[in-house]
Amino acid sequence: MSATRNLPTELDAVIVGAGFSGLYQLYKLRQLGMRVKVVEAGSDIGGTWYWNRYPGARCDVESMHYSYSFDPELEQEWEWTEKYPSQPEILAYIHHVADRHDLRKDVVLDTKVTSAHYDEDSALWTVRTEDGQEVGARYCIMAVGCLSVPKKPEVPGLERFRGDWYHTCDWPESGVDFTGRRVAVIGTGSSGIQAIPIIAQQASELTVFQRTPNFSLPTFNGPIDREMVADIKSRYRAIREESRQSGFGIAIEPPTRSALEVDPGERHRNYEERWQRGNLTGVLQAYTDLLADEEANETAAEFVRGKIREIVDDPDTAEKLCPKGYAFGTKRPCLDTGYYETFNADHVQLADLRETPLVEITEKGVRTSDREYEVDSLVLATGFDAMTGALLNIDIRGRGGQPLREKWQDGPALYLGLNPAGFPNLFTITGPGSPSVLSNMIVSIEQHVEWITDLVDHMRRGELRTVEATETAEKEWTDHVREVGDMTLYPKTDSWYMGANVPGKPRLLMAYLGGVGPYWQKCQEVAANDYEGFALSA
Ligand code: NA7
Repeated sequence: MSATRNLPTELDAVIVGAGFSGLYQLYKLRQLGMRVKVVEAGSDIGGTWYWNRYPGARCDVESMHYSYSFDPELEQEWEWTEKYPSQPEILAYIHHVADRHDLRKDVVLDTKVTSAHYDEDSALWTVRTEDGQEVGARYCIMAVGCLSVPKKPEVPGLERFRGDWYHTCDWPESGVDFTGRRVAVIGTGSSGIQAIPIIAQQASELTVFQRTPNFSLPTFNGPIDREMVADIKSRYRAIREESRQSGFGIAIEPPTRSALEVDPGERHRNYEERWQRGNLTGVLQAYTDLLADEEANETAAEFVRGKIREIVDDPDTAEKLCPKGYAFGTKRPCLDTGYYETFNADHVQLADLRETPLVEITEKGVRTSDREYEVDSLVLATGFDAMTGALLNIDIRGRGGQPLREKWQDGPALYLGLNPAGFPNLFTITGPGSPSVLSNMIVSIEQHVEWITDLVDHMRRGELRTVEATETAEKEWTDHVREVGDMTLYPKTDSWYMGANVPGKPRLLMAYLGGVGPYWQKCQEVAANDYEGFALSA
């Protein structure tokens, strides 16, 4: 059965968002025999992987680790083709899972949730949509994604640009052919860094507008190694469990030494060996203190800068591409395929916005403080209002009609990143205050979905009506998230992890750095102790 656009008026649970998290939550709640629907703004399922269709879009967690673990047959049957999965392949996987478990019949597409209000008398949530539908439900689960509200550059003029423009996260389904066109790309985060080498293959001229250079490492992507696949498949259960107990949601051998206790030659050899692995964790996890000590971090940062200087022919361009002034890893590092090499092509130029800031978008192109760049097409790879943006875009009101926006005016506060006090029966999957974006998302998604499902099951068996975090538990957890973050270098860097990419947004580390394994243990202890820190009532 295919998806419809009609919602019933009453449900047991409403899930907002049909990405990896919403679809799995649907699957799990349906197993409890609940009446559940997923409401999705997009015209199809897939979430992040539906929207982010820009050229070169690819996950930078390796294919064998970026998949659901809940269906052991599926993980044996599904064949990834590359070391890192491309956006079309991930989307095909999501479609396959949805078909296999008949999920689409409970997904309502093309329907944007605008509000969710809690009624204290009935203990029900009323969820409203842009097209005027209204549904009441006991549980409201926000599976809205951490990077789903696009951010445009804070300069005027986009509306008068006469060429065509695209945001990487809202790319035309039919694709874009840049052949023979003069193209500008603004933004050099993961999206820009993945798209730029591909756009450069088509464009007649490409100008990359860079505000902050990023650390990027090569993927060494290619056809997947079949021996490795066979090996992983033979041990998948154990590997999944190890991932759940790990720091970032992918099992690695943990480092044991400080970067500063080894001699420079040995350190360089170690970084080189790890660089060749072509992944995010290799170099960053080489030593215990790379994310906690500036001097230690600088050794890895300088190693990466050395690579950039080796790859990029023009020394001036290479220097502009070298990140300086913030610690490697504290702004989301990128993985690329031929990014730095792209700047060796004659038709590609780098505009350094630190030297000559962006002033405006004009009819003809982009104006910086020193000149106007005339272009035919403009690509905005300018990122997202991360983690809180999608939640606060919905008018969510809890007890006493309190808006979530008001509660979070100084920054997000939730217990375990799962539930804000004063908002009974409302859950956020991979919400702020959980490992979330600082982990392999699928591992964190599965943990949250399973934990929420167990809690809902517990409520139903005990004939309980409401569950909500206590103010005390929420405060203690939020303080703990900050304290753990403060032991690292992350808070020193302006990044989207800190909300620093959106003017006026409260500046604080939104993800929990205590590690996926320890976090999961804490969630399980809370559940085992009768949901300690939550108030449950009949
Ligand atoms: P990111 O990583 O937030 O990157 C956005 C880029 O756009 C970044 O280089 C920004 O520079 C730049 N930007 C944003 N606003 C402006 C303005 N006004 N002027 C110039 N440049 C600007 O988003 P992505 O989509 O690339 O990646 C998001 C995540 O997806 C990624 O981290 C992975 O987790 C997957 P800035 O650094 O703010 O100076």
